[in-house]
Amino acid sequence: MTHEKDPQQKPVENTGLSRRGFLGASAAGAALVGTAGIGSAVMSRESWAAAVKNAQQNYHVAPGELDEYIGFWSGGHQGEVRVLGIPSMRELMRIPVFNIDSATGWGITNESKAIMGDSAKFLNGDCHHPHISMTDGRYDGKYIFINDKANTRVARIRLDIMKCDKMITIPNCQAIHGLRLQKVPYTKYVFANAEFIIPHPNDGKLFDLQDDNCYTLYNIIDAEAMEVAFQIIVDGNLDNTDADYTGRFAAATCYNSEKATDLGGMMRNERDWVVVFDIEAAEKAVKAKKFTTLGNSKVPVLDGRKRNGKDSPFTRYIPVPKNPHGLNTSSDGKYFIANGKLSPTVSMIEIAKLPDLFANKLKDPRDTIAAEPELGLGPLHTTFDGRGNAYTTLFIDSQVVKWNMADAVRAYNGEKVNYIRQKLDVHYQPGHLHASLCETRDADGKWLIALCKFSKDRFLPVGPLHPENDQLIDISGDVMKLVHDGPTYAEPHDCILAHRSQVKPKKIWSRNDPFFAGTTAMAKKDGVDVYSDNKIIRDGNKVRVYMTSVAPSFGITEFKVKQGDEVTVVVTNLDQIEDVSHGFVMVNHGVSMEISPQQTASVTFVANDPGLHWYYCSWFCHALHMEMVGRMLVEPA
Ligand code: K7E
Ligand code: CUA
Ligand code: CA
Repeated sequence: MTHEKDPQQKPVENTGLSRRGFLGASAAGAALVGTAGIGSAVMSRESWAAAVKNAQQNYHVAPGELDEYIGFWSGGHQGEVRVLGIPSMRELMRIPVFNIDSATGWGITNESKAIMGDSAKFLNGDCHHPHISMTDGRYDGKYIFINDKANTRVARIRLDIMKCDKMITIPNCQAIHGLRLQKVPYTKYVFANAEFIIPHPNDGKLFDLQDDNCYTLYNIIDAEAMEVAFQIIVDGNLDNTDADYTGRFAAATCYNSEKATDLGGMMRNERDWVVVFDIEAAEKAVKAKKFTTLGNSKVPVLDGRKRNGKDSPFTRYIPVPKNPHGLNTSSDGKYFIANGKLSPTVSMIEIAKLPDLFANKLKDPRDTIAAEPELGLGPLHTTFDGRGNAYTTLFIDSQVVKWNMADAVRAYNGEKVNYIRQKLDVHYQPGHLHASLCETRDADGKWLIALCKFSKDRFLPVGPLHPENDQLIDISGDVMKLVHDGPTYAEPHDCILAHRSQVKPKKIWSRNDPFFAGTTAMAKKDGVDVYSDNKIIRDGNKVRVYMTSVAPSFGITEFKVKQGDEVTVVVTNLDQIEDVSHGFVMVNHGVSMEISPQQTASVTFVANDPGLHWYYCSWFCHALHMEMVGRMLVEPA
């Protein structure tokens, strides 16, 4: 499926447009879009060139200048979230979430382990979909939520400190994939798709997926409490999801309506479906206690499957072709768009028709389809510019296609109109794409990121494992213009862009921040004020070492313990100067952590080896940073 290197695919010099882009309705393009009534609305070479020139924005961010947008990138199966400035594409920060991080001590410190909970035993994660919390359909800058497909988790990041503060494992499920947030009236719920169909109970007695007791669940998570509020059993499986701008509906794609176990089986049906959820109706049923539970879990479970051809009160199934993948709500609030993947089409579901669908006033669920434009091969995801245009990735064609939604609807209704605006080659095999503010009412059509799965020849070779290629495209004008190639480490499935004014992180920590409140509470019980005291508390074979740190020294530079003691080191950084972070590393003990200004951090280990053990500050904090050291003296048992 990957591109052979083909000179025809190279952008035409000075325009960023490919040969295919110039030709628009070339033979290949026409074959794909011909049946949808594409005319010959191809711009002349001169007008393309002029349009490209007009579309150019100054994307260079000079040294010392700040980006206009802040982007959050999923780290994929690397497990973290990365923060980038847009348009510079400079990586600004990394936020460890489902991974273990040597610099900050994520997965090593007591604070991070408490947040990871039972799942701290896992050393890996596979995150795909970062989404920023919203109020009234606009980013409110409070949280980012992100899924972990590998270990069936959902995590939350506090944007004021850019740290993960909650992580939960979703019960009764395998593999959380699609994740989106309620947009309106605010992000009360996180919607999370469990992708894989499993037996219930999954106790080794049932393995036939066709059995009625094999299914998967749509998860509705209380965003503030970070608890699963309820789950809805569905037919088929679940891939991607999104919510609407009324607050009532959410929708998800299903590619395995066949409940198959193999590739051939999963491609058997010409149509799978989009399942639409009536969240209000489901909430009502839960409130009225009309639910069941599964196994040991107390989470309310509703059955959203069709029974004997009859719909449940909470769900409707809209057939769409074929193994659909991305599900995107248009920023004008009008459509759920399902991306056809094995079909060259996307299906536009008219959200205004959904109340009638649930009221059984439509003859056929397909009556909600406003249009099904043909775009090209392998449509995966769609984004929006707020000017009525949509942009869809074509995985197999290695292109981003810009198309007009109103024209697509007119063409679907029989008018002769070309809804395709432009096809731009990207490099190569794009999955997600994301335009600035596109998941909100504020979609501003300035920048678009195409997250390409293959980079092939675009960068210096670095061995058999290649970076991904996240390409920055200027969409502010009439014509898309590729302006930057951004290599990224495995594997950003998705990213999200907010305006810099929408995210306001703190510059130093607040004292007693909830992130480490458990640790300061422990100190209090020990009679220690972490903001002034340097004290060693012995409690049987447990030793708690409380020390302050001010550049360039630790408050305690020598402490004595006995071999076999369980040692907890608590460090509080008393520096109040922005950017003066310290670290604490106990040599040869697998201990490392970050302590930023006014932060308290702690780590627990066993002092197994008698002798002298140096500890040091790992963050270059001062001219005398190398001298910021101490010794743990371990007496033999
Ligand atoms: Cu990679 Cu959103 Cu997990 Cu599509 S998903 S590409
Ligand atoms: Cu403190 Cu280096
Ligand atoms: Ca299928």
